[in-house]
This record gives sequence, C-alpha cells and structure tokens, in this order.
Amino acid sequence: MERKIALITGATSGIGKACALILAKNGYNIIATGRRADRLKDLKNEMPEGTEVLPLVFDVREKEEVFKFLENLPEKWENIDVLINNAGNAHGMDPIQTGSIDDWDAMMDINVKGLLYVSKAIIPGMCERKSGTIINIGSIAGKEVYPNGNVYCGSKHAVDAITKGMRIDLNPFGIKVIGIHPGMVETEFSLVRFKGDETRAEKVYQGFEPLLAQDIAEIVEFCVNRPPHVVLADIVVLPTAQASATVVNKSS
Ligand code: NDP
Ligand code: 8X3
Repeated sequence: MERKIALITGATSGIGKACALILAKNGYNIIATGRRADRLKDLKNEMPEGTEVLPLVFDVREKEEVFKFLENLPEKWENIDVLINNAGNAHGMDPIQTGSIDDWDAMMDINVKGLLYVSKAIIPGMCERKSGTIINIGSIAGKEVYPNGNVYCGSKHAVDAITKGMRIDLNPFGIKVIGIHPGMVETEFSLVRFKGDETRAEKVYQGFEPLLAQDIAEIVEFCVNRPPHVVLADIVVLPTAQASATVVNKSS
C-alpha cells in the first residue's frame, strides 16, 4: 500500500517530534520541519525502518523561506495528507505593562503568522485533491486567559479562531480541520518560555503528573485513524491534576 505523507512543523522536540514518530509507525512518510538541523537528523535516525523522511530547516516566521520550501517540494512529497501545525512556543511570562515587545513579536509571528504561512502553502493542494487533514495545536491558553499569559493566550485564541474559520471555509472540500488544545505538557516549552532557566522550567511540572508529548501524539494518531466521515473537531486535553488554566492540584 502506498504510504501517506504527513508534514509536521516543529518536529525537533516535544509534541511535534512525538507526532512524527507515531505517524511514521502508522505508515506515514514524514516531512519534518524546524530550525535545528541536528535535531532533524537525529529524528531521521530514530524513525522506524521503511519510513522516508524529508527534513526541512526553516523558521516559520520567514515568509519567503516557508514558501520557497513548501511550494517547491520534490514531486513525490507534494501530496500532503496530514498537516500538523505545531511549531510554536511561549516567550516570557510577564504582566502586560512590563512585557517585552520582542517576546510579543515572537509569539504572534511564530504561533499565528507562521501557522498561516505554512497553511497557505499547503491548503491549495488539499483543495485541489479534495482531501486532507489539518491539525492545529492550540492550547488551554486558547480557551482561557491566565495571569501574565496575555499575549501567549492571545496567540492561542487566534489559533482557535483560525482553526474554526479553516473548518468552515474548507468544508466544501472535505478537508478535516482539527484543533487540539493541551494543558500542561512537559516538553522544552517552559525552558523556552523562561529563556533557558532550567530551575524555573522544572518547577512548572513539580507536584503533579503532567501530560507527556506522547499523550498528545496518541490523540493525533486516534484523530488521523478515524473513518472518512468522522472528524474530532475540537479537543481539550488536560493532565488529570489540572482542572483549568489556573487550577492545578499540586498536592500529589
Ligand atoms: P517545544 O519547545 O518542545 O517544541 C516547540 C517546537 O516548535 C520545536 O520543534 C521548535 O523547533 C518549533 N519552533 C519554535 N519556534 C519556531 C520557529 N520560529 N520556526 C520553526 N519552528 C519553531 O514545545 P512543545 O512541544 O510543548 O510545543 C509544541 C506546540 O504545543 C506549541 O505550539 C505550543 O504552544 C503547544 N502547546 C504546548 C503545551 C505545553 O504545555 N508544552 C500546552 C499547549 C500547547 P526549533 O526550535 O528547532 O525551530
Ligand atoms: C501551554 C500551556 O498553560 O502554559 O500552552 O499556557 S500553558
């Protein structure tokens, strides 16, 4: 049987990497993107035998780069079945009155505009073929707002709205559009948010059992394996210890 193709942005760590590995196990060939070329090389070496991998090194903020790579894919990689818009991060966690404009730019440019650029490059092909699945990784921060989350929450609320808009606009083409909104997942996320401060990052996940990247990847696997008439449109997934963006039982 011919292998399907999944494009995963931000496949160099965390949720994106776990999704790449699980989809490869499900018989997909993988287009894996990210800025860290060495990580993409490592990912290729970890792939199950028989998986073909196309690593693409670019920053999703760089519009020209995104289109240069994604509009000139080698022919055998052109027909993308599954797009996972995952690349993103929080940068900083400050109140709005003292937040850094550079951090705000990074979050809006990566989490929102980067997702749009990648989608713009891939969606026309899906429309032509009248098939495809788009999974946007949002966040509980796209459903709720928490103290000092301001712009990150804004970026993820935008992802939520864009996901809903995509689902409506792509409805005539039979394209599935899925929003997955995780709560706290232990990845490199907090290390990036706190600019490499390992102690602060580790504290985020202490005292309870957070989600792992694998937990999200298994949900992605379930989503892509639904029959053609079924779409899991909007999924919020939390660690059991988490009840909302701000309520986490850290007594365990
Ligand atoms: P990681 O920091 O582990 O992974 C982030 C990924 O995004 C990396 O592969 C990174 O690749 C990529 N990325 C970041 N910036 C850019 C950029 N400018 N251009 C290209 N790629 C980029 O965090 P997670 O796996 O946790 O995060 C993945 C997604 O999940 C994000 O959208 C995040 O907002 C979301 N999320 C995370 C939660 C959590 O608690 N961890 C909860 C809810 C949502 P590289 O640095 O190599 O470019
Ligand atoms: C990441 C989860 O709670 O740090 O999106 O915003 S949270």
